[in-house]
Amino acid sequence: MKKTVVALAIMGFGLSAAQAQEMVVKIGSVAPLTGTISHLGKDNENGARLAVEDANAKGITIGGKKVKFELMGEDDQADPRTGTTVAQRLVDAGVKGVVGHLNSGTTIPASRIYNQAGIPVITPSATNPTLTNQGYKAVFRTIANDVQQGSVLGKFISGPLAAKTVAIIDDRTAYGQGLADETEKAVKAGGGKVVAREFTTDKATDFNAILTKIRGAKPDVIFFGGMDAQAGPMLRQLKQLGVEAKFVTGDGGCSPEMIKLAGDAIGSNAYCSMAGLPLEKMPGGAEFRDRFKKRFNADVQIYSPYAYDAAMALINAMAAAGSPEPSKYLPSLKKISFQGVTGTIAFDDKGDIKDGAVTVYQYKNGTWAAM
Ligand code: ABU
Repeated sequence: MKKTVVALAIMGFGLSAAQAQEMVVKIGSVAPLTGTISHLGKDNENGARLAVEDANAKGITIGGKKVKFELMGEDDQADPRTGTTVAQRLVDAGVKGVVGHLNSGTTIPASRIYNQAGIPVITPSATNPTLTNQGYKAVFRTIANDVQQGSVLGKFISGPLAAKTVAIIDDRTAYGQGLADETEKAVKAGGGKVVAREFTTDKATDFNAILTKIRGAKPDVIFFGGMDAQAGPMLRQLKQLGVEAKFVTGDGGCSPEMIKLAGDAIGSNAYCSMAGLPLEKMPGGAEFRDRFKKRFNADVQIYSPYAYDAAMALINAMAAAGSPEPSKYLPSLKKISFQGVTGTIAFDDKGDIKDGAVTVYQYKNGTWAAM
């Protein structure tokens, strides 16, 4: 009798019994959505959004209740202080997990806030090793780190590029400086000589002063630790100064946007690395590229496949644990293993992706070609 009354009451409000049982689970996504690398931030957010939409389309149930995942996107402007402000906003809003942030310089300080709140955070793009060296239990990344990336870059510069002399520039961010340091170590270990070490910022657009100094040192290779927004204009200015050294940068410059920004100056002596597999070699890469294009009318920039896998790792762990509560699903997340778009998603004890790959690319025929 009671059951009939409840059912009739639900029908009276136009809801089915299943809908009445629906549970909303908020997942945060943080990246710079304004500023010079907003194209990368939007790419990350869209990767996470596609995962949430796929999970909702599947009709996932957790603990017997149908779940509707909601993505709560925040803009940290690639600024460490804004990063902690929006992290606190997400915690206060009751998100159950976070995909982000994009930059190492924002993810590292924000991770303290998520850690205090016990909320898992998975970055799809921040590669500085400090992030997972802090001893936090709920911090993960779906991409290789800069110890791995710097080692590959240094060996590449001293090996296949056979550089005897190298000039190194960084943007003084946690990422840029950290990767430059790791690359410098590996160059020296390979017998190379660092003939100049200069720095700029992640807001700069004019590099003439440092590039003129570097021209005087006549390096075989110039390595830049920083993002595409600086790397592109830097290549243009190197060309204007008549510098013919090979130009190498890391994952932050390994984007289609970098090619656009560098224009004709990119030539055939530009190289970059990616802290993962080429899109076409990822198990789900081709399908992801096509679906992403169809859904957002945009090409994959760099990290959206890793953001998709990060969101799916959170969702899969909640489903496996039968609960979206962070304390309940964290043990499942720690031991998760599934085939993602980018490869097998499983984390080591520190939260780094297991068996992270690094790929080196050369600019060829209008695109970045894996070597
Ligand atoms: N991994 C390069 C871009 C993001 C970061 O680590 O700052």
